Amino acid sequence: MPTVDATPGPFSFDTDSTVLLVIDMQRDFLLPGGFGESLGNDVSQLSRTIEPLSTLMAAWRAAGLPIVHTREGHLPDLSDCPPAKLARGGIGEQGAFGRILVRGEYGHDIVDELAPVDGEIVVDKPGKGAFYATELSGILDKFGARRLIVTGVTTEVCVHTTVREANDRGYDCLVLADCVGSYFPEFQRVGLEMIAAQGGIFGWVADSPTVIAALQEQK
Ligand code: C5J
Repeated sequence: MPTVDATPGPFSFDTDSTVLLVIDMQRDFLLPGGFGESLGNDVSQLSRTIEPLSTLMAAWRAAGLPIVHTREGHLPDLSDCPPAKLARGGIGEQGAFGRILVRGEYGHDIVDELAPVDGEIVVDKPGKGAFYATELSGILDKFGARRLIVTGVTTEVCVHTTVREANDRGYDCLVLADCVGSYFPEFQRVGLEMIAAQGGIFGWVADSPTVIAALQEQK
């Protein structure tokens, strides 16, 4: 079984029961000119994840393993957007890449470098967590998943919420530090520390090259 040198200890994953989860690598969050940057954020803190994640996805696909992508966003009539989220502004308004975080808009979709390939599942989610109001649980059941390799943005928001939800549902989660990003370096650091603290209270943390090496070793 592939084993990764992780914090707080080794993380072993059976290739029959592990899914790579790629959270919200959407243009609205990552691209210069998008929603994230319009809020005053430094998008380079997120875009640095694209290259290592693209390399990991290529290795994962080459090993024939499943990838599930998520996108945060709402129906065009915003009927699935909680009033409190709507009241904070932005959602559904016109942005540089179409209506912000609205399904079907250019900005809502995944960046070109990480586009899903045929057969990969994309879960549209109205919340921060990928399990809330989505079909993700059933999809993971179909893959027989017990472990998740978690990547995407942002570390302290949608990645954290999803890892906490997954942990409560019994999944072991390995979060890859070089493939998750926060606009705020201190949130990135503390967010990762929180996951692996107290003996791995929510999961494990490692880097993508260790996962790729573990996959290659087992060939
Ligand atoms: C945020 C996300 N930060 N995908 N979304 O609003 O983390």
